[in-house]
Amino acid sequence: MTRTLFTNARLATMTDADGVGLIEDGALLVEGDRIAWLGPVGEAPGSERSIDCRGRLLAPGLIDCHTHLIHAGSRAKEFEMRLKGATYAEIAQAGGGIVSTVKATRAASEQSLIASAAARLDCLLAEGVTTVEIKSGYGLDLETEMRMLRAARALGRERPVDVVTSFLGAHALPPEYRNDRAGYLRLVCDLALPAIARAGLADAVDAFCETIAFTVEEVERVFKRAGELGLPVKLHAEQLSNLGAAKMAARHGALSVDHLEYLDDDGVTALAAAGTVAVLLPGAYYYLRETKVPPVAALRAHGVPMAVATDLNPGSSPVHSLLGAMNMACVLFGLTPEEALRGVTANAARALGLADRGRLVPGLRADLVLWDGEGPADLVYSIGFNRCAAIIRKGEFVKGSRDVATQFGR
Ligand code: DI6
Ligand code: FE
Repeated sequence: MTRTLFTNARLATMTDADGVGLIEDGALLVEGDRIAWLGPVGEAPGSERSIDCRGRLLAPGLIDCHTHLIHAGSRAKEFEMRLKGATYAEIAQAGGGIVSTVKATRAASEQSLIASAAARLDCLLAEGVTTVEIKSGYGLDLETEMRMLRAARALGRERPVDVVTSFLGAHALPPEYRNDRAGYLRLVCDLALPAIARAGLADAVDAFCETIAFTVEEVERVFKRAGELGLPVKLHAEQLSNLGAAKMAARHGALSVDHLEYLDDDGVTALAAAGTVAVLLPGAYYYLRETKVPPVAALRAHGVPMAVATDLNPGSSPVHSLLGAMNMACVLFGLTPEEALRGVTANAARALGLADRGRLVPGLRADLVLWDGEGPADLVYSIGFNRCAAIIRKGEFVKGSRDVATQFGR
């Protein structure tokens, strides 16, 4: 097994609950696809290959734990309508919104879904994303939902990234079920969920709980079925209004609840008790010109782990930069740069139920990013400038700047 020692690094281990668990003058040993050792440079074990990090920050690979990467069509027209004053909910009620992307996605072949998503995914990968979550939810029929999930799995084979999938059948009511909510929920629970579980296409089950989507009771039916099938759940909750959805999700042991602008104190304590991750999506907040921010101070005070994600989708968050989302989480929501970095590493891993990554700890996956900077603030403070100096995934060099590539013999 190849052993590679990264020396002269500032290690952001992400093992400390507040900061980033920084080890200055650190070294980290990779053996195969795992981290084997880390500590002060002076105590480093020997190895065949050594990479001089020149004092740069070495952190876990980034994890985007909430995306709708797979979709067809554009919603630029709706963007223009919103610029003129229409709201997201108004557009949805008029038959636009999610349903318009559903039409385009149903008409797209699996190959074209893979190709268009790959281009979007490449934007994330360039910034050091090594694990990405991808949701279905623009098919809303069994065939298209499965096509989306197969396309997501295919991306994980075609690109150097781990793809985690979520079945989002309860995203919107498809037009053909406009007058038959119960019928659509039967389709999701009794037909789609078991078939998708059997095919191994979903790692989790998600839903959109909102006045323009599904009620708490409806989502609870989906969650019960997911539980019977052994699939973990997560939820789009309290994005546009407070329905008490996060509390219900916590009762079902949800991995995460996402958005949360309208989360109340009851919701916060429920998340804390359940250990559910609060995923903040500042891209959607920004694009929808929302004015209510998620209750970050209360989440912090109750020790609810906070993650940050792009929510990359064609409607409410055409954001193709996780670094950009981190910046927005700091500027718009008041996260510290340390919290933002934890939000796309340790806490994002937790939001996906992945215990083998997101921190620099012996035994965990050697998914690493070397940053041109000294600390989290260096990564987060600009928009549109990528300080990613090298990406290592499963212990292997993926890409990076000349000095690191040369040391890897590339
Ligand atoms: N909330 C979101 O942010 C995305 N889905 C959801 O339930 C937006 C989906 C879209 O507008 O296409
Ligand atoms: Fe979303």
